[in-house]
Amino acid sequence: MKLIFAIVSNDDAGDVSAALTGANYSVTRLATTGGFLKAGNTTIIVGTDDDKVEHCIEIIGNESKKRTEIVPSTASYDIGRYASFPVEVQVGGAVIFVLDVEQFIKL
Ligand code: 2BA
Repeated sequence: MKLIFAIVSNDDAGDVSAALTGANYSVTRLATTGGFLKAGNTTIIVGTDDDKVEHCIEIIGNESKKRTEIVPSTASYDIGRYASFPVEVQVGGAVIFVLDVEQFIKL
């Protein structure tokens, strides 16, 4: 058995979780915070059989693809003078760890 930790953006967490649950995986979601950006992200935990790990990672990848989004940004040109312009930012993606499970116990 393996334990998968997938760190995804909060925006993708719902879709990843729903897709995994729909494919009969048991899922736990943790509200986490990235150490570098200090921004919220979501860690999804899945315990599954060894032969299902690749399928599980495929689902996570499909629902958290890296993409670019246009978001509004502002720049200050002078005291009290601001201009708004769109900037392209990359969002999504997943950081995944796969660990061996020594024991799985349900009481
Ligand atoms: P990613 O590498 O895609 O990482 C996204 C989030 O995944 C991280 O959020 C962290 O919560 C988790 N993570 C990634 N690698 C990990 C690991 N080896 N162990 C445990 N957790 C891990 P943040 O820490 O807020 O980082 C956000 C993004 O900032 C990273 O995206 C990376 O592009 C960049 N970054 C992270 N640390 C950096 C550093 N020391 N210097 C420069 N850029 C960094």
